[in-house]
This record gives sequence, structure tokens and C-alpha cells, in this order.
Amino acid sequence: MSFMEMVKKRWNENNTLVCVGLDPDLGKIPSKYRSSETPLFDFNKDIIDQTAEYACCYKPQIAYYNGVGLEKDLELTIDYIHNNYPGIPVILDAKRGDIGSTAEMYVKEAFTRYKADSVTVNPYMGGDTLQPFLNEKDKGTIILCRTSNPGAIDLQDLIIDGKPLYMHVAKKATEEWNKNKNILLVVGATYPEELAKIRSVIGDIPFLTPGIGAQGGDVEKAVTAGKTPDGTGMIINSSRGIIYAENPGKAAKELRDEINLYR
Ligand code: NUP
Repeated sequence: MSFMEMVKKRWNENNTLVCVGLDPDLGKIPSKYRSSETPLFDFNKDIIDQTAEYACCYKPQIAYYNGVGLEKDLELTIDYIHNNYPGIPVILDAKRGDIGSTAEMYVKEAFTRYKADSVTVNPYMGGDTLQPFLNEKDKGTIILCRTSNPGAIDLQDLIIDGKPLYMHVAKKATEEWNKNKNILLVVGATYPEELAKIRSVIGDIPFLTPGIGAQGGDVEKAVTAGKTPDGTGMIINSSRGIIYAENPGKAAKELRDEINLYR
């Protein structure tokens, strides 16, 4: 089954748009995990077992693993999800993007080495650098469009030919790059007006929407602005807000329920 089909099945059968971000920081996880040889995996395993029922996707950010030399923990985490919760797809958040021959290696990294179902990419270098990802028909290519951080305005909002740069990204993604129907767009929950503006030109292309929880995005505003007419179309991520909650399962359930109020 393709990434897109897996996500749709999860939205509909499990009635959840929640993406659990697996961004464990060695300095922040409980000390009982730190003596293990695979501390991040052990921590993630407990988070996954508590949140699986409420998750439509998991999203590990690669820097939390390779930044500290614990790539093995990332491999074990993705294997664990596939083996124990085969209906839940994994998004590798790596924001890749480079000339075609290098992009081919990034494709190997995401889909052969880590066996992710989808990967985030940066479109700044242009369409040819996205093509190796887009050629993987069954995988998701999630393109940065309007990010959740304050500095998103620095470049993404620059007006070119009467429209902000992020609208050009949305238009190209919809009209030129989506031949295999495997594109999604990153649009932050912290910018509901932009979510609505982009939704108005892209049809049903799904959003990956981070910025809920620790970054302060408003669930009601984000869902109302970003959903598709059938009340889906969004993969709404929370990382720190779930993994460091006193009860991660409860936090994931509460986020699912809050999102569902506005679908
Ligand atoms: O625009 C983006 N904003 C963002 O926070 C695009 C992203 N991929 N992210 C990622 O989402 C970020 O790298 C982190 O992995 C997650 C948000 O984490 P948190 O603020 O929910 O803890």
C-alpha cells in the first residue's frame, strides 16, 4: 500500500489526524533510559506503545539521532513501528534537497536505509532536485511550503510576480510536480491565514502541519483553515507536547479529540 493510501486509511478507520513527533533529546528524556545502549529507541518504544492507538503517522526528525551518533536508534524505531503497528506510516523529517545525483543518495537514505514511508524535502534548489523523490510512486514527498517558525517570513513571504514565494511553491507542487499524486506540503499551524490561502489553490493535497503544542499553534484555527471538505487532509504533528507529557498516551488522545472537534 502506498504512503498516501496508508494515511487515508488511518484517517478514516482510526479517526485521527495526529502525527506523533519522535524527537527525543538525550538531555531531556528520563534518566532511566540513559544507561541503555539504545536510549532513544527504548524511550521511543514506550512512547509508541502508549500513543499508537491515536496516531495517524509517526515523524522522527533525523537530527535527534545522527546529531548524537545514534542512527541505530532511528533504524530500530522505524523497524519497531513497521513490525508492531504496520498500518501506521513513518515520515522521516530530514528536509533533504540537492542536485539529482546526490538526491538519489538521499532517496536511498530515507527509503532503503531507514525504510521510511515518506520524507520531507526542501524545494529551494528546484524541481529537478525533487524528481528522484517524486519517482518513488508509493512513497510520500513532503515539500516545505510555509514553515511554522518566525523566520519563515524572511524568504517564504517575499513577493514575486504579485504573490508570496510560498504560493509559487504550492502552485508548482500542484500543477507541475505532482504527476504521481505523492506530494504533500508542510504548512505550519502557527499561520492559519496562510493555511487557508494555500488550501484554496491546492485542492485536496494533504498538509503536514507542525507547530501545535510547544510552538503555540492554535488547533481550532489550524484545523478550520487547513482541512479538506471531508474533514481530513491534514497530518498534524506534535513532538515535545506529546513525548514529554506526563502521560504521552493521554496527551495524544486529547490532541486527537481536540482536532476532531473542529473537523
Ligand atoms: O515548519 C516546520 N516546523 C517544524 O517545527 C517544519 C518541520 N518539519 N518542523 C518539525 O516539526 C521540527 O523539526 C520538529 O521535528 C517538529 C516540531 O516539534 P515540536 O515543536 O512539536 O516539538
